[in-house]
Amino acid sequence: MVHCVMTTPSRVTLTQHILRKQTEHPGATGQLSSLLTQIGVAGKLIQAQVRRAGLIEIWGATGDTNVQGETVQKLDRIAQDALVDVLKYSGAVAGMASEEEHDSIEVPPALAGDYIVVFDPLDGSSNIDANVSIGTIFGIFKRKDPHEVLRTDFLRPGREMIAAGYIIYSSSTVVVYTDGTSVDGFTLDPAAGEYFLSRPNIRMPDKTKVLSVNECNEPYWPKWVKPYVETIKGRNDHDKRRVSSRHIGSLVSDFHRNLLYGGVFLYPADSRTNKGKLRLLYECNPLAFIAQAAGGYASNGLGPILDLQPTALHDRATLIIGPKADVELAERMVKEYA
Ligand code: AHM
Ligand code: MG
Repeated sequence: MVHCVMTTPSRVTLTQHILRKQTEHPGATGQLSSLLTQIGVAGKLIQAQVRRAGLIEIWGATGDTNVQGETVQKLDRIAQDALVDVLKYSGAVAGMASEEEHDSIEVPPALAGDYIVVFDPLDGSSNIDANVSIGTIFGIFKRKDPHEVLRTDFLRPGREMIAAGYIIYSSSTVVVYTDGTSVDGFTLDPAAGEYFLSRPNIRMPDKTKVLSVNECNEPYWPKWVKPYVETIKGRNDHDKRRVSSRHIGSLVSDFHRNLLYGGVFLYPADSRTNKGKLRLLYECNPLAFIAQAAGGYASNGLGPILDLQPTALHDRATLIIGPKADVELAERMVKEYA
């Protein structure tokens, strides 16, 4: 007689977790599992370089500017190349778009799989030289046509994503990802070279304890922002501090802290450009997808980020992301001060 032993290992690796989730989808081909595992591999390659910044010649700028007109740091380029190389040969990806590249990248048909990946290879990179936490943000869509990669594979509302996540290079390297049902966090054990499940089923607390905004932009804020910020700050009283200001200037790290502790991050449109700063495809959408799966919400002030129809790869948007009630409060104040 054969005994089938179903035990839970004491430490669950990222790959085991992904494969276990795959069994919830009977028709799954395994491509998405392989893709997520390979993103984890790219994260290991990137973190290995990030940890050596300052020791070898990878600090500072390359001397180039990217499609956004921003200075390209050497680590931006290293992260971009690592992701493209790993994903191209994953057997799961048909096309990619990156914050660092003007155009989308098509995978040769012989290597192509079913998925489209959008990413910011190294968010917060202006902080690299000061050893501040930085990270990789990604979103995954299913391709629309099995034969060709279409413009609409990229220019589609974030709600169509099937998975999203980020990797933070900080005191430890952490992967957080969601398939839209649960949000799970994994920590890289450097000795084992493996990610282990460290935060299963992350839920964003529904009370705002942290407010993250670059207050030096106040002169350029739309009218609703100042009273909104004052309303949140006004919850502190004489003997009780209920809200703290915390702003790293590295979106992925600000978001990670707020996801765990409960906090609103906002980057409104600026009157100098009439636009937000953060990129819809690579930053706003993936984090909005994670926030939603964790019980939070992301808006551009008028409605859900995930409903926005992009018109170009590098579109920017106002981002308000955090506990649902306070993001909805921002939406009401946008209307009130319009
Ligand atoms: P990056 O993707 O080029 O690093 O730019 C995005 C970053 C975010 O991580 C961060 O929230 C924001 O820019 C900070 O901008 P500012 O310095 O204008 O406050
Ligand atoms: Mg970024």
